[in-house]
Amino acid sequence: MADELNDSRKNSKDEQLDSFRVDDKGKTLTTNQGLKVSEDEFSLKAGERGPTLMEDFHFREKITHFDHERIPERVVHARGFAVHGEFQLYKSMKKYTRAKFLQDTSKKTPVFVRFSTVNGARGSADTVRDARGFATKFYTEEGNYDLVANNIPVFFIQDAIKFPDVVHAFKPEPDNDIPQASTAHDTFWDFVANNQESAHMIMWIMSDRAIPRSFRMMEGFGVHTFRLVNDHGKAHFVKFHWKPALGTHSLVWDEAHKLAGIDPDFHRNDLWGAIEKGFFPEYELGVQILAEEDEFSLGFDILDATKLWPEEDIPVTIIGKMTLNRNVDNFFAETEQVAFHLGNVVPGIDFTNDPLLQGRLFSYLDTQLIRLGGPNFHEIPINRPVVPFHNNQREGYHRQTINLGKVSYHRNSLAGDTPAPVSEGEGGYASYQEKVEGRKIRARSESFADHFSQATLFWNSMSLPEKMHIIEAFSFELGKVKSESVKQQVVDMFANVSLELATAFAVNVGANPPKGDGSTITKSSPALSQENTPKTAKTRKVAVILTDGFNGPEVKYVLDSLMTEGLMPEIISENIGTVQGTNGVKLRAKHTFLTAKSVLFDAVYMVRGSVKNKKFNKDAAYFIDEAFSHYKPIGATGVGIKWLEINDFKGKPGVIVGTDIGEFVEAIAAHRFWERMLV
Ligand code: HDD
Repeated sequence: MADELNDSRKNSKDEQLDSFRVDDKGKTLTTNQGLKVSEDEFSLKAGERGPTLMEDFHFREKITHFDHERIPERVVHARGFAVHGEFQLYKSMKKYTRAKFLQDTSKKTPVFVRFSTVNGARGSADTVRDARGFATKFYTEEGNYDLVANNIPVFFIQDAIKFPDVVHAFKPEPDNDIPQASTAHDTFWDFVANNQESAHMIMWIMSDRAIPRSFRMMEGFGVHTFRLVNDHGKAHFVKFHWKPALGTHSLVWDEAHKLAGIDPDFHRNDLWGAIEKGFFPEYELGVQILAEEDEFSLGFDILDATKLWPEEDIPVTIIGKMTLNRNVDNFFAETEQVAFHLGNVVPGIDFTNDPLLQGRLFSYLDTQLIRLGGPNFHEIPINRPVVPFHNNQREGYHRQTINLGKVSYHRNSLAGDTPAPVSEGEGGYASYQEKVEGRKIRARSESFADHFSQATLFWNSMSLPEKMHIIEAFSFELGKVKSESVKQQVVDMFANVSLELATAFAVNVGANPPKGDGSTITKSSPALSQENTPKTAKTRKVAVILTDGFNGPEVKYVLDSLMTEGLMPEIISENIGTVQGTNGVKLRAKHTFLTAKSVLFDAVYMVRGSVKNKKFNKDAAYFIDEAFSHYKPIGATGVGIKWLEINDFKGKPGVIVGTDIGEFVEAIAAHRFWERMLV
C-alpha cells in the first residue's frame, strides 16, 4: 500500500492511485449499495429446507457480480506481469526532440511496465519458447507515452494486414487447441515456409533470446523506426532500446521445459520477489539515431520491421535509466486493465510509414474496446494520465467523469470556445509534416524483398554454444511437425540463411539435406550475441545444500559474503526450519528437496554436514547432477568437496572448491559453463 511506501518511491502516479485504493480490512460487510449485511453464509429461503427466494437481493448481487468477474484475455500477450517504476534521463535529448520527459534530467517520470509472453493464454507457463512483450507506459507531464516493445528487435511480418494470419498460425491449432503456449506445430511452420519474411524473427525465436532467464535480464526493442522531432521541427529517425543492467541471460531449453511444470510462474515470481527484496531491476534507455537524409544509406529499408540497425554501424546512445521499484497492489485492477497503445505519443515523438506500425496504430485502441468493455477505459486508474484531460467526448459504458455544463462541442460560444486546442508552441501535438505522395496500391515495396541477409547476420554473430542451441531448437520444434512436406520446406528455406544450420537440423528431423549454395553474407554483429552481455552475480539465487553438523564459521562466512555481494543464498536441508552447525551456528532452511529443484537456482553451494541420510544423499546427487548438466556454477566446502570428487565434478569448468568467495562469485557471474558441452 502507498502509505507503506518509502518516500523516495512516491511519485505523481502513485499519489493519483492513492485516491482509488481501498482497504477493506476491519470494515463492516455491506452490499454495493452500502447497506450493512447481517448474514453472508445463508441465502434467504422459504423455510430452512425451502427454496431460495427471488427476493434475496444480497444473494443476487453477490452471484451476479461473481458471474461477471472475467473479461476477455488479450488476443495476444494474454499472460503478463506488470510493475511500477520511474524513468530518469542522463542527458537531454533537446537537440532531437521536444518531448519534455526526454529533455529534463532532473525529472523522474513514473512508469508502468508490463512484461508478457505472446502466444499463451492467461494461465499458461512463463518459460515457454516465445518472444516477450516489454510494454512501458510513461506518465509524462505532457500525457501518456507508450513504448510497446518486445525483447526481439524484429518482427514476423512486414505489413499489419498479415497479423491475424501469423497469430492464427502460431496460436493452438483450431481443431484440438494443441499446443498450448508454444509454437511447435504444423500450422506455424507452414506459415513460416510460405511467408519467408519471417526468417529473421524465426532465428531469434529459435535462439536463447526466446527463453529468457528473467524479465530482469532481457533487452527491449521498440522494433519500428520512429521519429524524434525537435523544437525547430527538424526530424531524425530513431530506434528505441532497453538494456538491462544485469545483462541479457537465458535459460537452457531442458531447464525451461522443467520450469514450466515445477514453477509455471517462474518469471513473475522472480520479478515480484526481486522487487520485494529491494533488488530493483534497472534498464537503460538507448537510442539509435539516423538523420533523415541518411534514410536510404543502410542497404535495407528502415521501414521494414524485419530489419535491425546493427549496433556497430549505428551505435546505441544511452540516454536514461528506468528503475522498477514497486509491485502492484491488485493484479486485475492494474496489470489486467492497463491498456497500451502505440498512438499514445507526446509532442516530439512521431511515426514513420512502416506498414506494420501503421496497422498497429489502429489495432491497440480497437482491441481495448472489446477487452475493457467500451470507450471509457482511459478513466480506469492505471490508464489515467497524471495530467488532467478535457475534451468533448461524453457518455458510453462505465463513464465516470461528471462533466459540468451544457457544452460538449467545438466550436462554441457558450463556453468561450473551450476546451480549445493550443498551438505547437504551447504544447499542442502536431504531426510531423512529412511529404507523402503515391498511387493507391496494395503491394510490397521492392525494398522489402530481402528476407535472409539479416537472418544470416544473426546466425554469423552467434557463439558456438548459441549456434548449437539454435540447431537444437529447430530440431525440437520441427521434430514435432507431422507434415514431411512442411519440414522439407523449412529446411530448404533456412538453407538461404545458413547451409550449415539447415543441414544440421535436416538430419535431426529426418528431412533431406538442403540443396543450394547457402548464404554468401559474412558480416556479423557482436552486439547480437549474449556472450558479449554484461555479466554480474548480483541477485542470483544460490542453492545451499546443508545438514546438521556443518562447519559453522566457514559456512556462515560464505553465506554472509554471498549476501554482501548481493546474491540470494537459500538453504535446502532435511526439513524446513533450523539447521545446526558447529560452534553454535544455527541457520534457517527454507526448503527441502520436495519444495526446491535445481532449475529454480542459478548456482549450487554444496556443504552437507555430519548427517547420514540415504534419501537426502540420493536427492542431493540428483540435484547437483542436474545443475551440472545445465552448466551452472557449483561451489563446495567441507564434506561437500568429497561429494564432488565422488561424482567426478572436481576440476571441471565452473566447479569451485574452498572458501575463495571471489572465485565463486566470478563463476556465478559467468552464468553458464558451456565448455561442459564439449567434454
Ligand atoms: Fe502487438 C499487444 C508488442 C505487432 C496488435 N503487442 C501487444 C503487447 C506488446 C506488443 C508488448 C502487450 C501489451 C500489454 O502488455 O498489454 N506487437 C508488439 C510488437 C509488435 C507488435 C513489438 C511488432 C513490432 N501487435 C502487432 C501488430 C498488431 C498488434 C502488427 C496488429 C495489427 N498487440 C496487438 C493487439 C494487442 C497487442 C491486438 C493485444 C492486447 C493489446 O494489444 O492491448 O492490439
